[in-house]
Amino acid sequence: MRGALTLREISDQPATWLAAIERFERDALRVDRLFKKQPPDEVVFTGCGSSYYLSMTAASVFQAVTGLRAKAVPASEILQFPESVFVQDASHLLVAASRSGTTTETLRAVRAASRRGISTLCLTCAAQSLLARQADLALCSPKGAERSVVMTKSFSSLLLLGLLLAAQRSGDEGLRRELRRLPALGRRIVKIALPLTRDIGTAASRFVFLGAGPAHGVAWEAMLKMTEMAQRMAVAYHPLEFRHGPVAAVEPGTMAVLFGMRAGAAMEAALMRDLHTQGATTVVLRDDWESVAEADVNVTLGVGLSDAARSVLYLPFAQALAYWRAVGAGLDPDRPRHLTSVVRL
Ligand code: F1P
Repeated sequence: MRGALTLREISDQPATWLAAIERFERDALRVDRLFKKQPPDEVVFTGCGSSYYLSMTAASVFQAVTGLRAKAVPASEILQFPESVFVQDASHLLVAASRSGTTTETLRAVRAASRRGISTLCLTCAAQSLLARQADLALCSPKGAERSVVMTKSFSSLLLLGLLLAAQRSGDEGLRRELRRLPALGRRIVKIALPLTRDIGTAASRFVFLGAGPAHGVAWEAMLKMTEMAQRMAVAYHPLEFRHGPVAAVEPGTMAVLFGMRAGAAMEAALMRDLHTQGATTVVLRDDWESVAEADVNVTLGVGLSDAARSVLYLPFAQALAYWRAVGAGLDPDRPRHLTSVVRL
């Protein structure tokens, strides 16, 4: 069957989350030691493609919960504009995410950071990779590696490692507890996401993915999944940014998907109402807070998690939506056109 690997990897991902949590708990003291050895003024998260997008969410949550400056940049920016990434005379820690641990730009970024005396930590599914050996500390997702080309369970489990890192450094017990609930909740979410997305957006010619804060990296990943697997036109924006120009392209045939955040939920709901009026088909994913967006498809998770932890549970919807649109178009999600699982320069 076309896409059998990807389908299995989307379905199996909660088990990879549990394995990542268990592994992280064993490595937690080593994390603390690394931060103590060279306390950073700023933590820079990096990666390429999906690994960059998960870095966006991890950095957003890391800064919010630890109070320590954090940002995400693509690994290529470290190679091309290092002075725009690293502040002179400040102390940095580089957190490099890579499923394979062999992507050239990411390896070069870690080497460039090491040459500057910057400590490096990697998030990877490949414990024996060059990246894992080069970094000062490697945090692994032991079951994250896919057989399929596209990143699904590696994305969500590496993101989870990034969030666990944030919880560990902040000592935020509430966030830690929420993250530990994800494998059990994820099993339920996968069962909802797969049938629900099967017939959504079949006629859509372009997709708009919207997410703020922790959901912004998720929106970018949703855009990438739709592009890689289904070869459909897709864009990602911060929700309220969408009114500042991109809205001009909305017309019937546009599907707008919001990964809803509790922060600013009323503003997001108003935007989705406008997009609906302008001709888009709207899908809103949220928890069960009050401001209902009156979307064409409303998905209420009802999990009672913070925006940060809930962002992980939006991923199976984004992945499954792209999966079904690919299968529906006669494409094979396991073998996306022009794509290899690792980019080597
Ligand atoms: C990440 C990546 C993927 C992309 C493609 C090529 O690699 O850019 O995001 O979908 O498959 O590789 P990695 O550094 O995480 O292994």
